[in-house]
Amino acid sequence: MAAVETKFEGQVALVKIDNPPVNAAGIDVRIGLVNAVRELEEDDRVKVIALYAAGRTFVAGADIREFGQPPKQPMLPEVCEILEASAKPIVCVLHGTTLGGGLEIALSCQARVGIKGLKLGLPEVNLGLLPGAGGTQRLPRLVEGMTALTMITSGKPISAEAALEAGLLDDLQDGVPAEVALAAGRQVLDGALTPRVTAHLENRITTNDLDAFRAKTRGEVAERALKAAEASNLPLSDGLKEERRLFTEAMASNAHKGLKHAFFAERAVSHIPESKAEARDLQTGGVIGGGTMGSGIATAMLLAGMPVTLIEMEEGRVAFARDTITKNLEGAVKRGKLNAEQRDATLAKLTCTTDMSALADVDVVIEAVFESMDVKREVFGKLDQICKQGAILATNTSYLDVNEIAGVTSRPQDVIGLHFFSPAHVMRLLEVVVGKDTAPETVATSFKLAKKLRKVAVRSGVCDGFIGNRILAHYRKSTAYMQLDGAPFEQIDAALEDFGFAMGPFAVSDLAGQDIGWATRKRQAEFRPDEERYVEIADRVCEQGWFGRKSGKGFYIYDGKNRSVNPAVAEFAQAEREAKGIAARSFTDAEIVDRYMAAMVSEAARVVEDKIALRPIDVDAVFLFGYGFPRHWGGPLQYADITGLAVIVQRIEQYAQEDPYYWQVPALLRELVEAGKTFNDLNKEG
Ligand code: 3H9
Repeated sequence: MAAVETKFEGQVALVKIDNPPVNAAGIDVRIGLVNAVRELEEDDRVKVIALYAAGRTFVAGADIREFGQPPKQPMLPEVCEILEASAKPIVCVLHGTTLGGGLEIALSCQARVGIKGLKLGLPEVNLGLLPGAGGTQRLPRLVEGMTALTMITSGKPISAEAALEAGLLDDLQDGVPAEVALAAGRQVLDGALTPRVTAHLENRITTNDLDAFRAKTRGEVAERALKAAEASNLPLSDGLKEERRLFTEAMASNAHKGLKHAFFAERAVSHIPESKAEARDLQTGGVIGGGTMGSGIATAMLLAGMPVTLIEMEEGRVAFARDTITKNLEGAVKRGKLNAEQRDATLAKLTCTTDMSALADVDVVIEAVFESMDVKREVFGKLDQICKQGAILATNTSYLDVNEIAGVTSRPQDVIGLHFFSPAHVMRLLEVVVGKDTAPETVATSFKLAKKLRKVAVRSGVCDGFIGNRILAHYRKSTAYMQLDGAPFEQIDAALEDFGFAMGPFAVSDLAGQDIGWATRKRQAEFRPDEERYVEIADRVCEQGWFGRKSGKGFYIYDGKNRSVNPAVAEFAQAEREAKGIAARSFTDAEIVDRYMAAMVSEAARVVEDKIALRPIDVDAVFLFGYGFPRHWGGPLQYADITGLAVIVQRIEQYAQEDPYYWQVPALLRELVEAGKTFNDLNKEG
């Protein structure tokens, strides 16, 4: 099947792009388009060319898989110039998600007709790029400056209706692309649609528009895109040259490498060994436990249209759960995700009860009770008695042994870990924890559930903390060590926020509640090896009853939305240093980031080495979608690739001189360095 095919209908030539799954403008499409236009220009039968695409969308952009490969001619900018210079008018029919290079193709045609439901956008900034095939130059010649600048610098798509109003579309139709294309071609023939060459139109970005955007545009990526748009004040050919220069610069940036990786990470995690197993039907859900987590999970299922039965121990807690879910749905109304009517209809699908037998017919039950093995064992024993055969029995535990939980049932093949992140109806990550007896169909069904809930599901093996919390437990210690050695906690937070984390680790502890970590540390105390350094500062804070935001004080002091540093923390640190004979030293922000990231990469490498994660990219996805990892770095192991694995090894070896127990080079990291390989090479090997 050719990527571009031409059919003739009288004087209209119908040119169809067919490159599944999203008609990306890869090399076959580019060659096909150029050949089609060249041939049709010479064909006397043809007066108008109508361009459209097969499948679910018009061209969704350049082929991202070609980025970083040796360039293949013709490149998209040349293709766009050929379309624009066509001796015969080209009307382009758009449907689905016309994005990036797809919209740039459309901008180069002489008329554009949308099909209802269409979205149009220039999402290149989300990949650390800018529109590189004339988008920054042609869009401002078709629509008002503010609209063009918003689309170019924000990457957000607009609706077909908004595009029609803005003048980006000449017409909006209902129908299938091939038929709308023929009708549009005939409209051009009979003069109902007047073709225009975008290049001949005046640029509409004014100095005022630019000033307004300069004042609010932040970050290297958006600033570069703005600069390219500014060049639309030049003659088109000069503007295109400047756009090309900036696009090439963006392509070489670390931000592009990280963001491209993040794009593929979101999709790569769905490629699992169980993909071919038959997923079971999933209509109804059950949740045990109506705390913040259980209520969040129930909300997520309700928002996906599933009827949900939630079980709590006592009537008072049943009412609390219903209240929490109602508030969650109210939040969805405020965010514009639901209207009041939909909220009421959604709430009508919720049953809250103390009677566990109400779970007899549900397709999937997710347990979200207190983190205690005894409690979980009891719950799963009961579920085994109550639930129908074939139901998925899932635990939302964040670190307990899923195999042990499965072991109390007569059907361990149906038991799985579904680890949600709080707030569960908002956070995108879902760790799917596969036990030793979990059946492939149970895994496939859990991935199907994740899709229904619009979550990014990542497959994890069983270990303490699974992928994310296991790595977190390790690197979190590095911050306590730096604090004890002399770095004020607020400097550590600020340095990591500067690196790109939404919140520093100490602010996160305060938000989550320090009592949880304190309880874990007390529980683990008897197993702590003698060689391991232990920092007591956080324990001192907790001993005062300062658990963070919820108690008004923690590392920080909270006053409404404001926070200030709690001065007692520095005193606790100094007292511990004196007791342990440690002389405080200063840390640069760069060293703080280097140490934190080296610790994170070390444990992440061990998680891959132990086969807890399928591939390095799965670890990256966990951190991107569950731990607020800065997207432009692409995840901890992509960060390691960008930084250089040899550099990371050398840093670990240097830190090991002070603390050889904590700082150890993982075997996998050393092997990769010796073989001259990267984590991405492992991703490609699968
Ligand atoms: C650009 O255009 C630069 C130009 O300005 C200048 C050039 C010189 N390329 O997301 P899905 C794959 S930059 C290659 O699950 P959905 C994707 O990896 C580009 N592959 O489907 C997945 O593969 P797999 C600007 C692509 O229905 C499969 O298609 N454009 C591309 O949920 C299905 O994808 C963008 O940034 C691509 N461009 O969502 C748009 N796009 O099955 C990026 C997708 O092997 N794409 N794939 O895992 C999207 O936003 C969504 O894919 C889309 C469909 C909304 C289109």
